[in-house]
Amino acid sequence: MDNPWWHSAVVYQIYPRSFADADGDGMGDLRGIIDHLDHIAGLGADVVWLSPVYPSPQDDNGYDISDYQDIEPVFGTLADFDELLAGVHERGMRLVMDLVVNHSSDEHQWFVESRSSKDSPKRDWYWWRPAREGMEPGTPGAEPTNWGSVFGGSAWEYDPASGEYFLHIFSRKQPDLNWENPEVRDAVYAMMNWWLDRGVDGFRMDVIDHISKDTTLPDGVVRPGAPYGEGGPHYLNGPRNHEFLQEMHRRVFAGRDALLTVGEMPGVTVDEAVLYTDPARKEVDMVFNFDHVWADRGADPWLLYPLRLTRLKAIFARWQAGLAETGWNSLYWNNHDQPRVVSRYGDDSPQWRERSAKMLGAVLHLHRGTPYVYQGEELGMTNYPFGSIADFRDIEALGHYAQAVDHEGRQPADVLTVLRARSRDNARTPMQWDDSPQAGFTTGTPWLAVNPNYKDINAVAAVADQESVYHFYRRLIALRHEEPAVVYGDFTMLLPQDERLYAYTRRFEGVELLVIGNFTGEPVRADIDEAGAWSAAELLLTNAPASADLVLEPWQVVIYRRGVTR
Ligand code: TEU
Repeated sequence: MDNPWWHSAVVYQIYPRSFADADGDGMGDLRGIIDHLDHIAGLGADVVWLSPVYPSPQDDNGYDISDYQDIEPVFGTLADFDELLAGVHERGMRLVMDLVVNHSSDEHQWFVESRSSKDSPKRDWYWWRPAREGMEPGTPGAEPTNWGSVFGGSAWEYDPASGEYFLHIFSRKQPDLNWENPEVRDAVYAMMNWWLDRGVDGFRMDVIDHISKDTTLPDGVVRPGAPYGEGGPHYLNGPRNHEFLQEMHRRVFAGRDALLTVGEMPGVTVDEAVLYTDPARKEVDMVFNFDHVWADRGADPWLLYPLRLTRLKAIFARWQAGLAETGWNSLYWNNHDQPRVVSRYGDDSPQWRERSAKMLGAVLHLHRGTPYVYQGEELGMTNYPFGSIADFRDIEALGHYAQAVDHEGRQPADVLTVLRARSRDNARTPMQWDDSPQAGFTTGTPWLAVNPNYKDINAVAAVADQESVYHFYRRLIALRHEEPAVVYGDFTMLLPQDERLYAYTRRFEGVELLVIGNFTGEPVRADIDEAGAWSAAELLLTNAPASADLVLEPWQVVIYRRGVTR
C-alpha cells in the first residue's frame, strides 16, 4: 500500500479564541488567522487544525456547539471561513476541523427539541433517563447513575419539566448525543460530508472513544473519598465504538482522497489504538493518547507528582513498539488542554527556557508518528503566573476550585498551586505576536490575560533570531520532510533506567539516527556503546555546543546521523 501523505506531515493547532484578534473585541477570529497564515507556513507545517469555530454559547470555549454548519459570529462568517480555507490551500497546507459529536450544546436545536417533550421525535437523540428506582426525582442521590462529570458535579442534570435526567459527561451545557440512534449518526455524517464538500481536509474528533456507552448504564466504582462513582469504564471505548467509526468511514471518508482523521481518545490503550488505526479496518488514521501527558499525575488528576523520566520513557517506548507494525500515532506535548510543556517537563527560567524548549521539541519530533505543534509552542511560550481564582476562565478550573474548596474543604492556596501548574488556561493565554501592548493579540481587552513575559517571548523576536525556538522547530519540521529515517525508522529506546537522559535510535535503510536529550540543568555524559563512533557521526541538529565525548550540556539535545550496513 502507498504511504499516506500524513506520515511525513506536521500539524499546527490553532485555538481561535486566543490566536489573533482582528476586530478589537478581545477575542481571536478567522480574520486574525488569515492575517497570520504566513507564520504557520513559514514554520513548514503541512496541516492546520482549527479548534471549534462553530456557533456556540462558549460554555466550554466552543466545545459546546449549537450549530454544526455555521461559524460563530464572534469569529466571523462562512465567507471568512472560505477565504481562510483558500489561504491555507494556497500555501500548500491542509485544514482540519474539530468534530465535537460526543455531545452538542444544550442550545443546539436538536437538544431544544429533545427537551421539549417526552414525545418529541428527537427525545431519543440524547440520553434521557428517569430517577433511580424508588427515589423522588430531583432529590440528592436520585440521579440515574452515580457518575461524576469531568467538570465537577453529577453527570446527570435534572429537567423538572419532564421529571427526567439527561446525561452530560462534560458540562451540563454539553448533553451527550445518543449514538445508538441511527438518526443521530445520519445527521452527523451528513454534516461531516457538508464540510468535506466545502473543501476541508479532515477532522480531529473530540473524545471520539466516548460515543458508545454501555446502554445498561451501571453505577461506577467510588474511589475512597470521591464524591461520585467513575463512569469512565462504562462510557470509554464502549461496545460499539469501532463499529460506529467504521460506519463513519464508509459513509463519509470512503472514496475521498488526502484526508486526515485523528481520534482524540482519553484512556485509549496501545492494543485498542492498533485496532483504531489499522488501515485495513478503516476507522481513523491516528489517535491522540494521553499516557505521556498523564505521566506526572495519579489516578486523581488533581494530584501533582514530579516527572520521573523513566516513567515517561517507558510510556513512549510502549507506544512506539505497539504501533511499530500496524497503525499510527500522533505526537504532542501541548494542546489547548495541557499546561505549557516548557514549564512542565522543561525549565522555563530565563536561563534555560529556550534551550529546554528546543530539547523537548526535538525529543518529541524524532519519534515515529505525526507531530502536532500547538500555537505558541514554537515560541517556547510558558505557563501563566496566575494570582487568584479570579484570573482563571476555564470551566474545568472553576469547577474544580468550587468542588475542592466548597465541597471537599481543601485550602484555597493548595488548590491554586495545583491549578497554576495544571490548568488548561495556561495554554489559552493569547498568542504573543510582538512586544506592543497585549502582545499584538488585540487592540482591545483580551478575554484572558496576556502573559507578562511577552516583551521577551514573541513571534517577531523569534522570527528575527536564527537561534530561536521558532527556527529550531522549523529545522525539526524540515528534517522530517527530508529524512525518511525520521518518518519510518525502527525505534529503539536506549538507557531506559536513566532518570536524566532520554536517548533512542531510529534506523531505516542504511541510515541510523541517534537522539539524546538531557532533562536536567547539569551536564550529563551519555554512556552509550560506541560513543566514539557516534560523536564522529554527522551532527544534524543541536541546541548547544556539542562535546566530543557525548557529554550533554544542561538541557542539551543532539541528533546524530550515520550510515550503517543494513
Ligand atoms: O477533551 C477531552 C478530555 O479528556 C479533557 O476533558 C481532559 O480530560 C481535560 O481537559 C484534562 O484537563 C476534549 C477537548 O479537547 C476539551 O477541550 C473539551 O473540554 C472536552 O473534550 C469536551 O468537549
